[in-house]
Formats: sequence, structure tokens, C-alpha cells
Amino acid sequence: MGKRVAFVSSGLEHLGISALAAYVRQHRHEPVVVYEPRPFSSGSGTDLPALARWLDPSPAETAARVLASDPDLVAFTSYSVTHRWSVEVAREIKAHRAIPIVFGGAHVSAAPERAIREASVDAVVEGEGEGALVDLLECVERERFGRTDVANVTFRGPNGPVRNPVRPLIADLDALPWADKSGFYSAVPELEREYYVISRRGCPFRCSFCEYSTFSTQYPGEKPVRRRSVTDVVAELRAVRAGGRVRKVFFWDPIFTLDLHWVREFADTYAREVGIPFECYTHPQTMSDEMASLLAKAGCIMVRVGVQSVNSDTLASVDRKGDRLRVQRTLESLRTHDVPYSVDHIVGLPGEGPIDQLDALHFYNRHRPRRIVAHWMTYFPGTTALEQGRRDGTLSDADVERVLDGDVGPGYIYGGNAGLANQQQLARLRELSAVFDWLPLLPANVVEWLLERERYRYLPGKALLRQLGVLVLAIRGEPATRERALHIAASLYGATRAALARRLGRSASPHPRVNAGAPGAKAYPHRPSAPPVVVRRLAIAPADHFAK
Ligand code: B12
Ligand code: SF4
Repeated sequence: MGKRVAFVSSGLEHLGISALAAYVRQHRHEPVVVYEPRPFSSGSGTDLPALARWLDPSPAETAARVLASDPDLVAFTSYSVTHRWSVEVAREIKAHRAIPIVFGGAHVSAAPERAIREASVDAVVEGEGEGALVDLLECVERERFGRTDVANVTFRGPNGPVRNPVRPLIADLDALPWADKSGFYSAVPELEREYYVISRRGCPFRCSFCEYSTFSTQYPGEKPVRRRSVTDVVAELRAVRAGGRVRKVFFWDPIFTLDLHWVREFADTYAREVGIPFECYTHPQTMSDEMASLLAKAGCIMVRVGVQSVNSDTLASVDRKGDRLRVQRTLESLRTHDVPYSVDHIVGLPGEGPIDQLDALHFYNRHRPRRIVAHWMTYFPGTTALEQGRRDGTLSDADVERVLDGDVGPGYIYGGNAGLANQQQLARLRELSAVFDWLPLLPANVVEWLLERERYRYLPGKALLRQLGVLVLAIRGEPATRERALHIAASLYGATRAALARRLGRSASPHPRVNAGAPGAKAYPHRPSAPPVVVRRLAIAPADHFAK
């Protein structure tokens, strides 16, 4: 066996960590997942500070769990909303043991030279992590951890950060092992109810508020989208179905409907060989009548349409492809083919005010989506919107610094960080944002009355209402929302139960659960044709990398 790596992941299930766990195992290292759902403080939609203080683990407690697994290297994944907490755990670990600590994920990837300033972090991995992590584990194995020439990795050098170039992206996603989710499932078995999967990496578009907006700077000349074959995706889901516990599949591809030929092949095969109801995302630019009919045929029970704004000028100004007409046609196609749809909308996009939200509400009221998932504009590191905001004065230098350090305000569920100086306008947007949650629950004429007479001002506007709204929708019997609500409720229950057991000293095991292979751990599906151990190097480091 190679080295033991403890992955620390907090918040929701993390597909990146499941991918890395499977990959390092394939390269004969041992993954351990210390999964801390922190349901009440991780910015995942159920934040409740009073409960968090009592139930969510402190950084010191998580550090103790990590150390109890006796790892050779600790690997953290950071979103902006979880980064500060991760750093606190890393500091606690370092205070007790000198052990290599590596950070990766969306937040640090965007500004690795900044993340490496933190003394408890030894290496920051940028972009795709598979090859870099295996290289770093081999460095540990050969007692060479500390060398500063590994592709994708930023280290602390004597004269400041040493940032290495990134290696080419993994071209053939079918060559990767299937995600190993056992670390998440053994901590919270309820997660398994809804199977998260992603069939591709990347996106062809460059919306300014999205991490992919800076893809061409980070990966010049690289193909923006790589997709697994239908055969491979269906084989994984067939294996999952055989387990008998999954009620619904969620494809988290940012745009599931990107290529018509892929979806044509998928629709037939999936319906025949898997048949589990599924939910996915679409972009109006990629929807057509044929696409909608294929989704219906495949058994799609909910399509989330990324609308974000129905103002064509706003869409153009945030570099988002498409316009109001495309959105309208998308919703019409989905309705014609009887595919239930919800819409994703952003409140507070640059240049938009209450009038745009009112216009959007009228538009949605005509099209009646099953749900409106309204997020607040949030500036994240590594997006062109952040730089644009600094240039046009929407954000001050101090605002930008805060974002880069992981302070993104309350997150996009609770209010974002759009830096709206005009308090009156902000208050108005808050009132209107509640209407997005309520709209699908109310008859169209009642919504019109609320909007025309400004009666929406009296609607209760707390963020918790979004969850309550979903619950009401679920009770009304719409299958996808019901499944989603049950999945979230069950996961929350599982996470709370585990936290409570720990608080009361009744935890079955004080140690982190070890992935498949350890006694008592559940197996995860392997691709049948792939031997469990295949050593495949992706590094662009010279062949004599470790001989120096
Ligand atoms: C699918 C998805 C999800 C899924 C699955 C999560 C996941 N990461 O897999 C779910 C629904 C759980 C999710 C949740 C959220 N998401 Co999300 N999500 C995505 C999405 C669409 C794709 C991510 C993906 O491709 N995953 C597949 C795996 C294979 O890739 P990966 O996670 O990126 O991991 C790879 C590398 O990043 C790296 N890596 C990651 N961690 C580590 C750690 C180490 C040590 C190493 C070496 C490497 C490494 O290696 C991995 C394999 O190559 C991206 C969009 C985008 N533009 O990237 C947003 C994105 C990652 N999400 C985002 C956000 C904001 C959220 C939420 C905070 C939103 C919210 N408040 O509800 C929550 C997280 C809440 C929480 N506390 O957990 C932002 C993150 C921005 C930021 N700076 O933080 C993104 C970038 C979208 C955006 N706005 O641009 N998300
Ligand atoms: S379409 Fe979605 S994933 Fe693609 S760049 Fe825009 S926001 Fe990001």
C-alpha cells in the first residue's frame, strides 16, 4: 500500500472528493474521508447559527478526527463559503502534528498564490487535481515532500510563492475510475437516496459570474468540454441501480443538454437499461423541440433551466449567451413535451434593479415553472465579474480582498455580496425575492394582484421560507420536488443524527469512516472491466522527476 490521505470535506456531498478518492486508490494509496456535513453552518441552505453552535463540530474536533485516522497527508477542498473553516481546521492539525497539508477546490484554485500565504497550508492545487495529488503522495512516499516543481501545484518558496504551470486536462474521462462515494455514504447513509453524478467536465460558455469565465486564461488552448461516453455513464448507473437504494439520479452537469447526438444516444439507452427518474440542468441556448422530446423519452422528471435574467441587455452585459426569446422558446418546448421545469434566477445582477425583478416575475407568472430557485448575485474569486466589479466601482479594493480571502458575505442563498450601496433598493429587492419563492404556489391571478398592488411587501421574506415553500410544493405531489425535498430532509436528518450522537458521546466510531476496504465499510461500484489497481501517471514532470 502507498500512503494514506485524509480528505476533509464539509457541506454537501462533493463529487470532486469522490473522484479523487477513487483515483488515489487506483494508484494504490489509501483514501480516508473525514466528512463534516456541518448542516447548520456550511452555507448549504440550512444555516441556523443557534443549532450550529451546539451541533456542528468545532475546527478542533474535526482536527482530532483527522489525526485519529493517522494520515500521511491531509487534503482539504475549499469553496469560498467553507474556506475559512478549512483553514482553522488546518491550523489545529498543524498545531498538533507536522504533517503535509494540501488545499484544492474552487476557492483556492482561483488564487493559489494567495492561499499559500496561510502558514498551515503546504501546497495548493490548481484546477483538476488527480495527477497533482498522486504526485504529491509519491513525494511523501519518497520523502521528497517539499520539492517545488510539481505541475498544478503552488508552494511557498524562500522568495515567495512558486506557482507551477498546469498539466494538460484529462482528455478521456472514461479512463478515470467511477466516483468512490463510500466516505460520504457511510457518514450519512441517507445521501444515497439521490445519486449525484456528472457526465462531463467544463462548459463552452463564459458567463462573467461563473468560475468558467476565466477558463481560457487558466487553460489556454484546451478543449473547454470533455464528456464521458453514454456507455460508461449508463454502466455506472446500472451498477448503482443494482444496489436498490437510489430513488432518483441528479445529473449535475452545468448543461446536460449540450450535445444533441449524445442525448439522442443517452435517451434510448438510459430508458432501457437504467430507468431511474432523473433531474438535470439546461441552458436555453441548447434547448430545442427535439431535445425536449428526448428528455421526456429518457424519463427526465425535472429540468432546471438556467435563466438568470429575462433582460436581454443584462444577459449580454454578463457575457451570458442567449436572450429573452430563447428563454421563452425553451420553456415552450419543455411544456409542449410535458417535461416539468424549474428556473434558476439571479437577483442583483450588475445593472439590474427592482424593475427588472418585477418584469421577471410577470414573465415567470406567464410561464408558471414548478419552482423558481432565486440566488443572490455573489462575486466569487476567479471570475471576470469580480474584476469587472472592481473596474466599474461596484466593488471597492477592500471588497475584492475580502472575496479573495473567502468572505463572500452570507452566500448566494442568503443575500450574496453584490455590494448594493442603495439600502432602499436593497430592501425592495429583498421583498421581491420572496415572491420568487411563493410564485409557483399561488394562482397566477393572485400573483398579478400582489405585484400590481405592491401587496408582496407584506409577504414574510425570511430565507427559511424557501425551504418551507419547497415543502409545500412537495406535499402538493410534484414528484421531482417531492424527491428533492425528501432527499434534503433525509440528509439533514442523517447529518443531525450523527452530530447528536457525537455530542452525546454515543458515536459508533470516534474515528472517521474509512472507505470501502476497511472493515464495516460499504463497497462502491467499480467499473467491471477495470482492475482495481492501475498505475497511470498524468504528470508533465520529467521522467526522472523523483530521481533528482
Ligand atoms: C456540481 C456542482 C455542485 C454539486 C457537487 C459539488 C462538487 N464540487 O462536486 C453541489 C450541488 C453539491 C454543489 C454545491 C454548491 N456549490 Co457548486 N458547483 C458544481 C459545479 C456545477 C460543477 C463542479 C464539478 O465539476 N464537480 C465535479 C468534480 C469532478 O470536480 P470538482 O469538484 O471541481 O473537483 C476537481 C478540482 O476542483 C480538484 N479539487 C477539488 N477539491 C480538491 C482538493 C484537493 C486536495 C485537490 C488536490 C484537488 C481538488 O480536483 C477535482 C477533480 O479533478 C460547479 C461549476 C463550476 N463552474 O465549476 C459549481 C461550483 C463549484 N459551486 C459553487 C458554489 C458556490 C456552490 C455552493 C456554495 C452553493 C450553495 N450555497 O448552495 C454549494 C456548496 C455548499 C457546501 N457548503 O457544500 C461555485 C464555487 C465558487 C467558490 N469560489 O466557492 C461553483 C464554481 C459555481 C460558480 N458559481 O462558479 N455544487
Ligand atoms: S452556462 Fe453555467 S456553467 Fe457555463 S459558464 Fe455559464 S454559468 Fe458557468
